[in-house]
Amino acid sequence: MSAGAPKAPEAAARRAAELRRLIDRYNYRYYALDDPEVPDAEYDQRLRELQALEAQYPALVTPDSPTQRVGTSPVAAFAEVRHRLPMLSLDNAFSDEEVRDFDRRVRERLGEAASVAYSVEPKLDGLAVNATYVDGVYARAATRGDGEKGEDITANLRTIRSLPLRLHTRTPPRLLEVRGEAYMPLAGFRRLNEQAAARGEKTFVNPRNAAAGALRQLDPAVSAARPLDFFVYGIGEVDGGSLPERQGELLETLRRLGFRICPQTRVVASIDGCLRYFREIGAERHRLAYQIDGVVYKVDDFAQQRRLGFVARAPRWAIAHKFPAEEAMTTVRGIEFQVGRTGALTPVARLAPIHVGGVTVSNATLHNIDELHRKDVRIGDTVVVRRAGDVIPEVVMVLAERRPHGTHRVELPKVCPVCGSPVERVEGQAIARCTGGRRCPAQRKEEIKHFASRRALDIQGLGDKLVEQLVDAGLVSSPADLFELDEPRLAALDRMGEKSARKLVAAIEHSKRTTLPRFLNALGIRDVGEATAATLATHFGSLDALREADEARIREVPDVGPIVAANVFAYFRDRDNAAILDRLLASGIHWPALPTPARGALAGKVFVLTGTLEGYTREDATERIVARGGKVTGSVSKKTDYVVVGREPGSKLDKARSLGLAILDEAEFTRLLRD
Ligand code: 5U1
Repeated sequence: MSAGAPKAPEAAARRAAELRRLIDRYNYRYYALDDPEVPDAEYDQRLRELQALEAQYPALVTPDSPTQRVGTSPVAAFAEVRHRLPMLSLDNAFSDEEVRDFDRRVRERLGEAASVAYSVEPKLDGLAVNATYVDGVYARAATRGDGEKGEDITANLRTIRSLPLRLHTRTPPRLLEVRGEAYMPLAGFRRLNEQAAARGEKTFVNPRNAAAGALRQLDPAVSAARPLDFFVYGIGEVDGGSLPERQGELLETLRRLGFRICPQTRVVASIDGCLRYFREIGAERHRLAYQIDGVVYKVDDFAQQRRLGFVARAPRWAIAHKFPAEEAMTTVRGIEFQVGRTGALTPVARLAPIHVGGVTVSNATLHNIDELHRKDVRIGDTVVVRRAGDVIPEVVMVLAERRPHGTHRVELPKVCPVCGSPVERVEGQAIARCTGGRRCPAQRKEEIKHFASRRALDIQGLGDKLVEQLVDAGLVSSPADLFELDEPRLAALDRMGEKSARKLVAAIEHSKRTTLPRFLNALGIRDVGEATAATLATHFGSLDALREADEARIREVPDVGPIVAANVFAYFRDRDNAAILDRLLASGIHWPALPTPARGALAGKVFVLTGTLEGYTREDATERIVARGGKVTGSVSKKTDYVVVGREPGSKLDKARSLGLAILDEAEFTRLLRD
């Protein structure tokens, strides 16, 4: 303790001790047991609080404080490995301002008035690993552990197919240590969890824990069955040979030596480039095949890195810029059942508002009654909520140890909470439904909202609130009523006025010109979404043909199974639906005749896409196939002509192989489109 350091008040000392205890426990659960007790954001917050306290009162720093070491001791069953060079951790930045501060510190230390070039990389959510090559041959691998010593996972890492067992060079260094992230791609993670759930086993909370579980298998054969991968991002000890003097060039060299390097890695000229990269990757993040929790900026020039050096366990020349946490903890204030367009009851948790994924969340879906019971969410519970990208926030799990006394299991209501009609649940199905049909105001509202929505008739200005107002005012009770609205009646509505009324009538008029797939999607037939609507439209070519088709004919459509076929058939046989359809057509809704698929080069060919294609988005690939007269369906069957396979393909590839179908890689697919 320095002579001038202020003595910590008792309350601060108590709080620091409590935080140390908590963080130690969280560390143990996260690192040693692979079973986190709290979301990462909660952990980060506690650690930051402790760091701030220790910065304010340096006397509070103890040698065993979690701020002085990262990670925890290895579990007993694996041999211990001492790293030749410590495995560093990274400081975090959570805002642009913190990133600019980092750059300012870098330039001040270097005496650089101008900008510094950075190598920028996604920060994968996996496990840091050191792999050693002796005379070019894979010799050993170890986890990071506490940074000084880790666990020997040589046999397990070897099971990762992308790891070279011999370097791709005739003149290897005597010793080369590479460092990177072992992780589980999302497709493999989902498949693993589906399989575990089907066997009634515990599922993994996230890909990071699944990867940790896989690497910590004592039997490498079990590891081998888990879909792991490994991206290399740097080096440790090197003896012999010469390597580039810049991070960006080093990665290129490592790629040439046989390692997998994250394809999103690049070099930018300044900190502005780093921040632009952060936004680009942030926008792309949910389309990547792996989970990332931020990006890493590293001073590109190794000479500059050496001049900057380290503080404690983190380099001064690198920083992790983290995305807003996607998981957070909050409490459940209530559980209600929402009634959807087809009457399905969805349990929704009403939450104490919480900031997560960059927005404030106060509702989270519990999907269906089986999910609610499986997670056993109760009013008063503390829960982990997840909001990833634009996906609806969901309750991930309950923190059982925090459940208060006197809570009750939530049961499915016997009657609809909106219209009082009986609730029906088909044996063996997760979905429970209100039986009120269009008599139920909730179903009426949802049907009309869907009809007017962007991917359906796209009626500009007819938002959810206005639909509710129209239904509540008794002006509209089916989609067909929309086309009978007039300006005076609309203008009389609350918060409407003549100008808005005129605009809405014009938008409704404009929506009459549509396409058959959009119109079929707008009808809201149960289990018929955009893709099936498009398939039905191309298959039948006209609404009349579809309306007249019997169930057997509908079943002939690729990707339409017996349940969907029965729903489509029943929809068109229903007298109320038929009356609404006739009124819609009489109002003047129309669409251009569909091009005859027989003209395209891929006429009648049925495609299935699986995995990530480098050169096409899903929509892009689909559009190109459809433009040539082909069809894209979601599942592999005997009716499939081609299965197009990208990186990290799903189980569709296995099924395609078992059926002996034509399988195209990306290059073959591109050739097929071109020729
Ligand atoms: N992409 C990437 N992740 N990551 C993690 N690079 C990277 N570098 C690291 C860590 C811990 O450490 C070096 C800066 C030493």
